[in-house]
Amino acid sequence: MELRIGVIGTGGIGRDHIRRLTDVITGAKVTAVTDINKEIADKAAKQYHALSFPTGEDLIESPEVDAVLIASWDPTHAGYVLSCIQAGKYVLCEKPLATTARDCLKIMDAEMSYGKRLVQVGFMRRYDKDYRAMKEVIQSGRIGEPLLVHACHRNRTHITSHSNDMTVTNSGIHEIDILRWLLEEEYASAQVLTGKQNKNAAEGLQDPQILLLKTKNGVQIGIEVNMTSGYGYDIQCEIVGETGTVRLPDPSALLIRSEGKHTHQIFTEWSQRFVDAYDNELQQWVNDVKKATLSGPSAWDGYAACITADALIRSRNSGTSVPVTLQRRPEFYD
Ligand code: NAD
Ligand code: ISE
Repeated sequence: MELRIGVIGTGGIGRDHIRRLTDVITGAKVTAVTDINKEIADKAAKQYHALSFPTGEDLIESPEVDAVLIASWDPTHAGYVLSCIQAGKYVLCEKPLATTARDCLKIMDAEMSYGKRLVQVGFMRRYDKDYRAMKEVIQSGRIGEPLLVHACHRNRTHITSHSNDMTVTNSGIHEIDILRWLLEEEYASAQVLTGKQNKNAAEGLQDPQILLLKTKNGVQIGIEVNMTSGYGYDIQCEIVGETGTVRLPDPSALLIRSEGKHTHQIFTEWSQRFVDAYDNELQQWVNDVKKATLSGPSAWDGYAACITADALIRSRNSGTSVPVTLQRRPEFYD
């Protein structure tokens, strides 16, 4: 039986996930869509022979929908996730789970009251083969204990509504999650450094921002989040251990020698960079939902990322390092 999925938000990634669920993933079909922009929802519904619903709540409650994928704007996520839990439906929520840790706690409380995991967060880098290989190297002990991390997250340009907080909650949140997953430990403190602003960024946008994190075991992490690199979409990550280092490779690209130059192409948009990871993420989620046991990033992971993001934002406002204080992890999420 195919899993019938309803997609909330038919913008950039929503449409790409609908295509993926239809053409790439096995065992699923998109039966329903919705968007506050009715025109684009209706267009996607027509293209994929799905129903178009007037609101996210109507879609969540529909008997035509077994599970929900949320791909609407960040501030709408928490409300829709809570409605999915209330309806007893599995939900894959694009990152971030919410825009504050307080809303993540509400989600965890609702899920624990329901009594079973229903929520997965779209931290898809965990499904990328190179990040997975990096984790194997760290766990093998080949580079000794990790000491330092150098990471960068460069976007070529940003949307006009991008804000200082979104640099953390919308973009840097990927590094917050993937480094916590790679190192298998929580953060102890957080700080944001800002400096000279890129004149190509929107007026008032602090860009780039340097996110400094220190883990409970003392691993020091520096992440450049740059929304206006001007040249491309570039994700880098290097872990420095006691006896060696491991580094995320650049995506494979042809090396071209011509016209007196040796060149290779760099991606320009995020949508080009983690295609296999999105495919793996969605296939695994569909398989897991059909077996009624989720294995992907949980509401706890969404919370841990958001509380770190909250601390980073407080640090940027206060100019000092601030502690990251997580609640005790409920056994439910072990
Ligand atoms: P987008 O603006 O292209 O699309 C979002 C869509 O949601 C828009 O069509 C908008 O009309 C719709 N929408 C907004 N509020 C809504 C509501 N209350 N109900 C229904 N629809 C609503 O943005 P996008 O780039 O596709 O991002 C969508 C989400 O996916 C964001 O949360 C973003 O953080 C996340 N995202 C994740 C990744 C990733 O790498 N995992 C990449 C891009 C975006
Ligand atoms: C976008 O929402 C994403 O999630 C992309 O993966 C990220 O790189 C980009 O900065 C975000 O705006």
